[in-house]
Amino acid sequence: MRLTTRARLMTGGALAGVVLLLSGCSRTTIQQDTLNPAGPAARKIDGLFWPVFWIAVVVFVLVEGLLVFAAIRYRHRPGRPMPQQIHGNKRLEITWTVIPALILLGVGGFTINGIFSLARKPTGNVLNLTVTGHQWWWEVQYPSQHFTTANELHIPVGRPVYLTLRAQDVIHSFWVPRLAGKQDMEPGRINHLTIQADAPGRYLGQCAEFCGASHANMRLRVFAQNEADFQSWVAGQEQLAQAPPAATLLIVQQKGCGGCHTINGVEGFGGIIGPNLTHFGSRTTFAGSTFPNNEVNLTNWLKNPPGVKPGADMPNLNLTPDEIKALVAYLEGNK
Ligand code: HEC
Ligand SMILES: [Cu+2]
Repeated sequence: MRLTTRARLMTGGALAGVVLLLSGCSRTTIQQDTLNPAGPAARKIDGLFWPVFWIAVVVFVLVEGLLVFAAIRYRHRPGRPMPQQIHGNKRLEITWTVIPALILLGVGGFTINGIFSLARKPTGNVLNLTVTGHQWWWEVQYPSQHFTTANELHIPVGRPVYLTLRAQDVIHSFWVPRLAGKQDMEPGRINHLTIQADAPGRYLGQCAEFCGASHANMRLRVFAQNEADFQSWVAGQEQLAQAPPAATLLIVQQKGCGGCHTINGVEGFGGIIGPNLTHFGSRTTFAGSTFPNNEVNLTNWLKNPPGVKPGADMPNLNLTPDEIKALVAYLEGNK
């Protein structure tokens, strides 16, 4: 049998669709899987999703099944008389109103209960963090520990982490699917979200509210650590940075890095436009978790930030290769 052009086009289209769908299943997507919860908040959402999903499946199959059955079984055939005309059936109509109403009431009850329980402020051994969304990176403050980092949160396993969420410029949305639902970050408003991880590991997230040119390059990472590892990371972050060599200090002074960046312990570095660079070398990624943190990527970044990250608010400072080399050595050395 030969396929017509139309059939061929349709098969091709369907195949292309399947490929497109499957391409959504990249490794990063799987790491950002709501249906693979790794903490109590995410589990609560998952636990609500599945019952609602299966109820919807049953309703869908029942309703569509009856529809298709009726259309085939009672279709018009030659020689058949006009079918009997019926108007209304009280018992049936009451049944198909009451049953869906009861289902919706049940689902609604569980949902409202879930919303309130997720919004409750956690108690016990809570870690408080403040995360501020910027175009296009995350400022992460540890208020009790007195330090600030960027794009990567370290949290202790098994402890609730109460986030205070803010935005500097436009609306962003904090979302680490395996740990919790998403929560908007709005300028002039404070929102909260509780995240918690069961086991040590790396959990990926990203901004979930379109926020401009590099919205797709506004990602974040959560590193859940055992208490001891977490405490030793905190101790490291609390240290002041080592001072740059005199020649490097001259470059940063001339280029005005300190007007936008803070490096704790280095005079002239108090800017808050860009990420805190005190322990830049200890991060695995930079620029909204867009690039793995290594010398090559940092060199390309310093050469021309908006060239590698569209719209980036760090300008091209026309640094010479030698200046870049000195800066890379200094920044990567600050673990
Ligand atoms: C006008 C303000 C401004 C100046 C001046 C500036 N930066 Fe930046 N910088 C930023 C902003 C904003 C970002 C965040 C960009 C993003 O991720 O989209 C950034 C990001 C960075 C990052 C990545 C940090 C991270 O963890 O994501 C490094 C490293 C950096 N800047 C180094 C420097 C150095 C070195 C200088 C001086 C030679 C400098 N910056 C000058 C604004 C500035
Ligand atoms: Cu954003």
